[in-house]
Amino acid sequence: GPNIAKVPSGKGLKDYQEIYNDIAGKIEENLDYDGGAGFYGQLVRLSWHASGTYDKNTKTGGSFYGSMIYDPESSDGANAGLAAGRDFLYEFAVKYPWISRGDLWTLGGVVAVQESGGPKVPWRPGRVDSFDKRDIPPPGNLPDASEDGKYVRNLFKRMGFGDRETVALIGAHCLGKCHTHNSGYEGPWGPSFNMFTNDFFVRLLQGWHVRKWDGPKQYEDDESNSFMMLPTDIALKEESYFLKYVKLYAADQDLFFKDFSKAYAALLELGVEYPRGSKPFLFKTIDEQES
Ligand code: DDH
Repeated sequence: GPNIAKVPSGKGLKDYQEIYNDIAGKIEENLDYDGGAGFYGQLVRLSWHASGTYDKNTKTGGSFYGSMIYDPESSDGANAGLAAGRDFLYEFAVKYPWISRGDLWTLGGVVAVQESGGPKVPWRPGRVDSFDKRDIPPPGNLPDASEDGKYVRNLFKRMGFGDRETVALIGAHCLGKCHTHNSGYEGPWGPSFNMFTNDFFVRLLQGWHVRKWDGPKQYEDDESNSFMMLPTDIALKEESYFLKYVKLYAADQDLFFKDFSKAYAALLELGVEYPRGSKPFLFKTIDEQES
């Protein structure tokens, strides 16, 4: 049936801002995690993988049911390493037992984007946990990094996104890094991997060559040989239908923030139906609450 959002009774902005603040506080206490990346990248990736299973043709997948704890979604190779993010958030599922997994995981991503200096992301609650096997999406819906631009275009089309939104969303690779023990790929995209910026696009337009190593095909930067790009990242400059947006976002961080916020908010809501006129929350950052 349709996945109609159901907000736990009596809960409103104040209650979710409280969880936001708790998550932000725990991120702040773990800034050294993962070689200084902190939990920003991990939490954004968790929110994206919980949501990006959506298929607009079958109306299946997405964050609504919080199904990533179950096989075969939990064991999908694309989700390797994301138990760290789910474990990080678990104490808040215990402290606030009324929040659903889908709400907690998507809220964690919003906290990470905003607290790392990114745009405000409008967010709505109401995802509902399911324990039904039929609500678990099949593996294979999340992207394979060894592929080309046409593949990336079609994969995001399946979620309902166009080229502009696709490029904006992949700009999240400003945060965090790749880990050989998760994906086979290794390293961060740039030096400011705990700050949400348009740096991914600026760097992508610079020079890159194939890295010589035993691992899967990935690229390293000509200047320092210290940073990486995936084949699907490089594909964004190989296809003219993506490259024009890469250039726009490299030149204009405000525009990237505006487009990312819109596309990411939509990503987190794939497969969730809201009552007419339901209004998203905009959370205050910790800085805004302290000043
Ligand atoms: Fe990604 N991503 N991603 N990604 N992603 C990885 C890490 C992170 C692809 C592959 C990988 C998005 C799109 C794509 C983040 C956010 C987003 C890793 C490394 C691989 C591989 C995982 C590991 O080894 O730990 C591919 C392919 C695509 C594609 O679309 C073609 C999108 C749309 C987002 C988003 O958030 C909207 C983030 C953040 C990370 C860093 C994770 C970390 O632990 O740090």
